[in-house]
Amino acid sequence: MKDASPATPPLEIFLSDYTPPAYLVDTVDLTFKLDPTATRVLSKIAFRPNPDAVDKTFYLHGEQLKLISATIDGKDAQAKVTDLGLTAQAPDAPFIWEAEVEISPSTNTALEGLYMSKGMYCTQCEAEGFRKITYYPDRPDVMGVFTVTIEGSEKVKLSNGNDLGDGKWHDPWPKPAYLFALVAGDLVNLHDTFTTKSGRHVDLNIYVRDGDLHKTAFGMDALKRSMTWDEEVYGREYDLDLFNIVAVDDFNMGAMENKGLNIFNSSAVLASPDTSTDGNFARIETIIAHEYFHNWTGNRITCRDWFQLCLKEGLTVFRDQQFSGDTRGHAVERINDVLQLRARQFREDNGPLAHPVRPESFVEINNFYTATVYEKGAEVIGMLKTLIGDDAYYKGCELYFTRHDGQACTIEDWLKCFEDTTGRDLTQFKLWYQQAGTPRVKVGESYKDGTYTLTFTQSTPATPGQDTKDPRVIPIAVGLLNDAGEEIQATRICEVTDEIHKFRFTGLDAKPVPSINRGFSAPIILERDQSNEERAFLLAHDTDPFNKWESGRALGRDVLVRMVTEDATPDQAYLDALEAVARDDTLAPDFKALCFSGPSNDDIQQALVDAGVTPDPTKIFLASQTFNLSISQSLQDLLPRIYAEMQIDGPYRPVAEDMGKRDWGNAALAMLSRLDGGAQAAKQFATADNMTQQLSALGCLLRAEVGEEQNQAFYDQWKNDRLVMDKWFSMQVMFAKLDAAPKMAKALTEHPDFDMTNPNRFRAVFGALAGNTAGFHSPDGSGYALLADWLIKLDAKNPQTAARMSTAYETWKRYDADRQGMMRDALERIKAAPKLSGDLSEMVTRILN
Ligand code: 0A1
Ligand code: ZN
Repeated sequence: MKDASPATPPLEIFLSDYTPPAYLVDTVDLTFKLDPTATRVLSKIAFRPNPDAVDKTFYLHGEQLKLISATIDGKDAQAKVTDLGLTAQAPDAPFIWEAEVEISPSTNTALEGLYMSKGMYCTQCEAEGFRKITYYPDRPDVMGVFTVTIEGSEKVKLSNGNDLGDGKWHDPWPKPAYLFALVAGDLVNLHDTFTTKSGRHVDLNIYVRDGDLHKTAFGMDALKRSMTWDEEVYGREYDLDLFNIVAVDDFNMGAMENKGLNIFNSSAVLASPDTSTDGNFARIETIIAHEYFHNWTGNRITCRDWFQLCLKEGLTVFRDQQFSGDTRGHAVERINDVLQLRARQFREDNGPLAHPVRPESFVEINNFYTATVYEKGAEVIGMLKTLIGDDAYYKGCELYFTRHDGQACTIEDWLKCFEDTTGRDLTQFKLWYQQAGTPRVKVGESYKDGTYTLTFTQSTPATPGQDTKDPRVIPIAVGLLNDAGEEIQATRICEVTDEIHKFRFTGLDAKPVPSINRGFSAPIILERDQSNEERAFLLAHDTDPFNKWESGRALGRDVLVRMVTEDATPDQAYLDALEAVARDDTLAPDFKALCFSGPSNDDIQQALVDAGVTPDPTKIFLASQTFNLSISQSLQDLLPRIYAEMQIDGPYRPVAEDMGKRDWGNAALAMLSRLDGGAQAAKQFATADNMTQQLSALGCLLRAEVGEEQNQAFYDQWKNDRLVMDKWFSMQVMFAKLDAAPKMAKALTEHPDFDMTNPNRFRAVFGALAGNTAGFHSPDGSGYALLADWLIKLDAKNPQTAARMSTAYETWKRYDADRQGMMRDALERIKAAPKLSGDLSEMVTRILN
C-alpha cells in the first residue's frame, strides 16, 4: 500500500552525508512482459549485507510503480511503501528478493525509466531512472550481474551484454542500475565487426527504425575508429562480443553509455550527406566516441555517488576531445572547445548557477549534467596532463585502470593514482574540483637589463555558497616573440601557485612580446591591458594557433565594444589584419573561417559587463550588423575568388579537409550575401547536393530577409525527415531579427509539425530563441514571457528538459532594470506554477537567488 501522505518535498542531498549501502547485490534477474500501459517487471535479486554499512536498513528506491507482490526468501516481504521507495525487514545474511511491479511506458513522457518512442520501447536510467522500472538500491555504488528476459511480440528485443536468444540477455560485467538498458521494437540494423588487438571478435550493430538505415554508415565507421583509438592511445580494449547502438527519436540528452547497448538520440547518430551538415557529422563522431570511451571511463570504473559525476564525464569529454583533435586537427578542435566552454561554462560559472566541478550538494541530480561538470571537468584533466606531462599522465591513467577496475570511485581515488605515480602532492590541484567560479588572472609585466618578468595575480569572485577562494595551481603556457615576430622563447609552463606569482625570462636583447595562456592551457579569464597593435602583431606572428586566433578575436571584440559604447566605426587596422588572414595561403581554411566568425553577442555582453557597462542586446545586434557589413565591404574584391576556390568537385566527404573548405567558402558566402542581396546564396541553394551547402545558403537568405521561397522549398523537400525539420524550425528563429524572433517562435509552436513532447523539436524552437540573444531579450519582454509559458507547459510532461532550458534566464542580473524586472517576473511565474516539478523548481530557485 502507498502512503497516503503527499509527496515528500525535494530534499537537498550532501556529499558529506555519504554512507555505504546497507546491502550489496550479487545477481539481478529481470523479466519484462511488455505492454504499452501495463508492463509487468519481475525481479529476482540476490542481496547480501554490506560489512561496511553504518545504517543497516534495507531500503529500495521505487517511484511510480504499482507493486503487485514482494517476497524475501519466498515469504511476503511486508514492505512499507512510500512514493519514493520501500523498506522491509531483511535478514542479516544473504537472501533473495522477488517482486513484481506494473508500469506504463506509453504514458511516460518524462523519458526516464521505461518509455515508448514512436512505438518502440526504450529506457533511460541515468541518473535515477531505474527506480521507475522496479524497486532497487538505485545508486551507482551497488553493482550486480544482470540477466534479462524480454517477452513481447517485437521483432528486435535488446538488453545489455551477450545475446542468449529468445529475448534473453546476460551481462557478465557487474554494473550499477543506471547502466541498465532495454530496447524493443520493429527495428532494422547495420551490422559490422571489429577485432580487438588481442583478437576478440566483436559484432557491432546500429539499430534504427525502418527507413533510416541509409544514415548509419558514418556512425559505424566512427565507432570502429573510436575502438582503435582507445586501444592505441589508452590501451583500452572492448570487453564483450557484442556492441549495440540504438537510435531513438525521443531522448532528453545526446546519448547514453549503457553497457554494450548505447542508446542515442537519433540526432546524435544518424547522418547522411543530404540531410546532415558538416557540424552534424563532427558532433556525431564526437558523441559516438564519447559513449564508447565510457566503456572504460564510466562503466568498468564507475562513480561512487553522483557527486563524483565529473570522474566519468570530465575524463570522457577530455578523451573525446583528444580523439576529435587527432581526427580533425588540434588547433581547430581546441578553438571550438574553448568557444563552447566560454559560451556555456563561463556563463554558468559567473552566474547564479555556478557550482564546483564536484558539487557539494544537490536537490535533483539531473540538474547537474552541466557544462561545469562536463566541459570544465575536461579542462581540469587537461591541466593535470599539462602539469605532470604526457608520460606521467598516461602512467597515472594506467594505474587508475588497473587499480580501480570494477570499482565505484571518487575524485580522491583518481588523484591518488597520479600522486602515487609522480610523487607529487595534488592537494592544491584538487581545488579545481572543489571551488566554483572562473579564476581571473591579472598580468603585470616589466623588462630590465635583459630580464622580462611576468607577474600573475589570481583571484576568483564569490559564487553561491562560496564567499572566499584559495589560490589554485594554474598552468599558464607562455611563449615570447621578438619585434621581428620570431619566437625567442618556446612555450614554457608557468605554474602559478600563489596569489601573486612572478616568472622571469632572462638573457633577452629587448622587451619581448608575450603570448600568454597558449592553447588556453588554463580555463581562466586573463586581465591584461593589451594594445591593439600587439594583438594585430600576435594575430600575424604567433606560432601558437590558439593565441593567434585569440588575438584576432580580442581585436574584433575591442572594435565591437567601441562601436556599442562610442558609436565608433571599425578601424582600418582591424580590417587590414583580417584581410591579411584571408590572403595568407599558409593558413588552413577552417582556421580562417574561425578567425572570421567574429565575437558573439554574448561575448560582447561579457566584455561590457567586465567594463562596468550594462549590455543592451538590441544595440549590440545592430552594431554587429554594421561590423559584419564593414568587413564584407572591405573584402569585397577578394570574396568571389575565395568563394570560387573553396568549391569542391566530386561527392560529399565528411573529412576535415573538405569540411574546412566548406567552412571558409560559406564564411565567404555569408559576407557576399551582405553585399549581393543573396544572389550567390540563391544559386548555391538551387544547386547544393549536400545539407551543409543547402543550409548555409538558406541561412544567408533568411538573414538577408529574401529567403521566403527557398524556405518553403526546403520545407516541401524535407517535411518527412524529422531531423531536417528540426533544422528548419530552428533556422527561422535563429535568423529572425529582434522582436521578430519571439513572434516567429510563437508562430512555429502553432505549426502542425511542432511537437512539444519531442525534446529535439522543442529545443529546435526554444533553444534557437534562447540563442538569439537580441530576440530573446526583446525590450517588450515577449521572449521571456513566451519561454516561461512553454516551460510551464513542458514541465508537466518532461521536467528534465524544461529544467535544462530554464538556464536561458541565468544571466538575468546583467541587464537593465526593465529587462531584469521582466525576467524576474517570468521566473516567479514559473516558480508559482501549480505542480511544478522538483527539477524546474530547483533551477528557478537557484537562478532567482
Ligand atoms: N551519461 C550520458 C549523458 C546522459 C546523462 C543523463 C541522461 O538522462 C538524465 C541521459 C544521458 C553521457 O555523458 O553521454
Ligand atoms: Zn558522458
